[in-house]
Amino acid sequence: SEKLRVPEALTFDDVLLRPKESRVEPDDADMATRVSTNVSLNIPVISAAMDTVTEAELAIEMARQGGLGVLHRNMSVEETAQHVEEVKRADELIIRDVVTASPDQTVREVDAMMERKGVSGAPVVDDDDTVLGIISGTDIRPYLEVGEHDSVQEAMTDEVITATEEVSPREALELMYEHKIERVPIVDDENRLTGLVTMAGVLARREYDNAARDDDGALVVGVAVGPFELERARAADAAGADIVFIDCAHAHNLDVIDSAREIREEVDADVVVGNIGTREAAEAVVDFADGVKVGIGPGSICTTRVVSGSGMPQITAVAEVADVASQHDTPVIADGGIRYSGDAIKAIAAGADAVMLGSYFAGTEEAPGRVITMNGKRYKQYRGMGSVGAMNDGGGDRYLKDDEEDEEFVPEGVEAATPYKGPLSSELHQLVGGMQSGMGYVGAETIPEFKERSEFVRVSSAGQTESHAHDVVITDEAPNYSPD
Ligand code: RVP
Repeated sequence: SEKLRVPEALTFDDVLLRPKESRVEPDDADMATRVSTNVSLNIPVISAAMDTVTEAELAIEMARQGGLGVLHRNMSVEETAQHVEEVKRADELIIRDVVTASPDQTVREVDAMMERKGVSGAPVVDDDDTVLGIISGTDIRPYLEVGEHDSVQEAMTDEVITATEEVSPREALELMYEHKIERVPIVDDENRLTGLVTMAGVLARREYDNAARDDDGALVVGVAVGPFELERARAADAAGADIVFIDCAHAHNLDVIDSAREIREEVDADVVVGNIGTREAAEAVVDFADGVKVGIGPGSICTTRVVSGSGMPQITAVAEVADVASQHDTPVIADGGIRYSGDAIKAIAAGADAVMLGSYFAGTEEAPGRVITMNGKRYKQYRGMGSVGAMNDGGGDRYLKDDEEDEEFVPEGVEAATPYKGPLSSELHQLVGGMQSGMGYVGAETIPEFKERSEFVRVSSAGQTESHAHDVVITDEAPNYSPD
């Protein structure tokens, strides 16, 4: 029958990268990539929009390490805005809620206030925020001995070195060096205080020299919104989100596409549309999407393929979508099913510009939820957003049919536990290091070059057995490999 003349679709374990002539040392492989029209990252890695994976804390660490976190949407619209703001404020060069002193406070009062607020100096301002001076612990110390009731006016330094909003980290450091000071108030053109740059702040930012930042130097962040959640999209956008992700299990749905177009019109942020898994779906969205996300059923906690009988093995899905997206210069994100760094780099070879992972990060310190102990081993919870638990806790409409709200759920995900893994930074180090190793084997120095140069070979099940550790008993755990 014609019906049974079916095309083959492949996934991660079906293929390997063909090793090629190379002069590329893995460490030299440049992992920078573009994930949407206006957003580039320094590593091609994104954390999943799931309530056991990405909230502000993990998103902050992802961006500091050069990647991107996408906030889940099992929270109120107000909370979404708060999480975005938290990420945006995290590594701010210019501090906005500045602790200030007033000139007629006593030295003792200011000392107590600085102690309470945990700062070691404060700009002195009058009632309309005009900067009059600056006072620090060093200014205060002698007064505490002999004149603690003297006014701040007397004790402060009144020749204040200030800068304007445009100051760069370098310029701020040069001012501090030249004038032997540790903080520079930021003022408008009427000398009114708008912020503060501190030495500690500049140095902390330096620690994350690979961080993914927006044009103002704030960390980048993405937000998942339901396909019809215009309100959440607007709030995320107003709070400064860089990308709004249309978060849908089947974005090749014409109502979803209409709504996504509308959201695209409404927000300044980029809009990434997903998930899709076929050429036809890509064709339906590339004209307006700033990026597309691929994955119908590959996720570790996802039962969509079993429950619905529908899906696309991930390597084929990514390759089909990338064929279309690359014609339009639209970035592609491969979402789900990645267990090892090797899977991640195979997804890039298939045509993705970045990968999104859930299970890989769910066990980290920065992921939401607490550590649980079972049989002496430590775990964290990890669950599908289409699982009964996640749907009960939130909108859950991603996997919900319109009239299903009062009925029993038909879940497409499971609730699970995943081993506790410690800090995200070491997980990312293993993931990205393994991907760079793949680039070394293929001989490509950049992601675009790698996408061009890489080729797959097909692996038999015997080949697959050979790929894994075999015929041995593993005695010590490797940081990047576990056989199950
Ligand atoms: P994984 O990294 O394999 O754990 O997959 C994570 C991805 O699985 C998510 O980014 C999302 O696309 C998908 N997901 C999330 N919930 C569910 C579900 O309940 N079916 N699937």
